[in-house]
Formats: sequence, structure tokens, C-alpha cells
Amino acid sequence: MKKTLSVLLFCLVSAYSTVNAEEPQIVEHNQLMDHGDGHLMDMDGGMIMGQNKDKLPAGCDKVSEDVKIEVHAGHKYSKQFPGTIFGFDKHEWRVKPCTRLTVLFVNEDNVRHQWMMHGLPKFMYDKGMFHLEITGPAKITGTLILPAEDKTYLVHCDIAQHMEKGMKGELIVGKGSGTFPSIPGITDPAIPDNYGPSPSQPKPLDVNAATVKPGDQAPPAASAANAAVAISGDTAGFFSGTLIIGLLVGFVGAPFLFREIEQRCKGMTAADALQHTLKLLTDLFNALVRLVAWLLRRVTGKDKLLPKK
Ligand SMILES: [Cu+2]
Repeated sequence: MKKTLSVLLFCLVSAYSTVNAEEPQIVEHNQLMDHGDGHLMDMDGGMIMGQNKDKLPAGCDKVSEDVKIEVHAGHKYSKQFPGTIFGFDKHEWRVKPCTRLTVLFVNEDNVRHQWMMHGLPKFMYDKGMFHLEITGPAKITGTLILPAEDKTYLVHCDIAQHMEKGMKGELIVGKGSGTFPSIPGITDPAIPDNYGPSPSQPKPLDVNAATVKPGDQAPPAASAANAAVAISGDTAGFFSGTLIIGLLVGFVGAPFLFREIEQRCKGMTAADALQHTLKLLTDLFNALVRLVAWLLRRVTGKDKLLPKK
């Protein structure tokens, strides 16, 4: 009886030790040195960039709500996505505009990982980023206040090849502004895997066949020249069309644009206002180019701006 009990006790202790050995010991990093401008670091590989707990972005009258998320990072989260090596436990997060977001980032691997957000306004986040970084297994916490606009932010780990191998996500504020490709479990890959036969190789040019004899048709170079003329004709048509539509939109839209810029830049310094205005004008210009391209395609019934597939 005594022997049986001893064996049972031994088995229980062994099983407990095995389970415990597989659990990583997560160290919390909460004694970071504040280097100013939201940049905090410690000597053990912990880093926060863009920390902001109380400064309201332009357009936010107050913090809309306080949200806390816990993000786990590690190779074990890649298992359900073939072809990846690293991953987050979730790859998409949604919050309201002007949310004060606190992120607890738990790195379960024995390497460095990051939770890095891009595309933040530089008048407030001088690197345009919010960033948590830690050598695992460890955890770190940071906070930021999100801007008022509907926007989708890229989130990734910037350590070489970690994003390409699955550590990529998106943070959607409000209605967002679209999606990013190749986010595991969320969006299609930018370059899908192809396991089919490789495409046939083009035949090498036969120099003799290109020799022109009297009475032959025009050589390929002439055809190329004709094609170039046709393309430049198309381009000229595009620019004249673009110009007319652009002028019309400019005359009608300018008063609204100036009023919008004035409202958005209230309370900013001159440098911030200039940066904010340039960003707004660039976005507007890109939207106009897309609109004109779309209109031309509708009018002409063909894709003049996009390369043929
Ligand atoms: Cu990483």
C-alpha cells in the first residue's frame, strides 16, 4: 500500500513539473525610464514610443471611452495559418474615435517582438507611431489616445521578417479607411501562393527573322512606334479630361476646403497647422485622381490608367 502511494505521489509531482516547465515565466516590465515625448525604456529590452495618456488630438473634445486590450504574441499563434511562423492571438481590433487605448502586450517567445502602429498624425506623435517592444517572455503596457478620424492603422512587428511571416494586424478606428492585405485570418494575401506549373518561358528572339527584305511588311519597331503614338494620344486625352474636371472641382470645392482647413487647424501651432494641411491636401489630391480615373473608365469603357492583366 505504502509503495503504491509513493508511486502515485511521484507521478503527480512529475506531471505538475512537466506542465509548469512548458508555461513561460512572463516577466512584467513596469519600471521604465521616461525619456520625454512619450518615449520610455528600460535596460532589459523594454520600450514604449508615443505614450500619451492625457493630450487630446485635434478634433477630440474629450476621451470618448477608455479601452484596455491584451495582445499575446508568439510562434504558437501561427499554427492555424499555414505558411506563417509568428502571430498575434488576434489580428484585428476595433475602437471608437478619440478612445484612450491601453495595450498590454505579452510576448510569449524567447525573442524580441513589437506591437507597432503606423500612420498617427505627426503633430501629436512625432514619429507617427505608437510602439511597444519587449524581449520575451515578458509583458509591457502602454497607452495612447486615438485621433478623431475614421482610419485603419497598420499594426505589425518590425523585427526582420516577423511581419512577412504572420505578425501583422490592423486597428480600425470608427468606420476605418479600408484594410491591409495579407493579415492572417482577415484579408487575402498580397501575393497568393501558387503551386501550379510555372508559366511557359518566352521564346528567345530570332535575329534572322527580324531582317527586313524589300517588299516585306513594316518591322516590329514600326509597330512599337505606332503603339507609342497611340498611347501618347490616350495620355493626352487623359490629361485634357483631367484638367477640365480638375478645374471644375477646384472652383466649386475651394471655399468648402478653406473652411474645413480653418476648422481642423483651430488651436494648433503654425508648424502643426501646415503639416496637417499638407496631409489633408495630399489625401484630397489622391482621392481626386482616383475619382477622375474612375470617371474616365466609365466614360470610355476601358481601363486607360491601369495596366492590362
Ligand atoms: Cu516579432
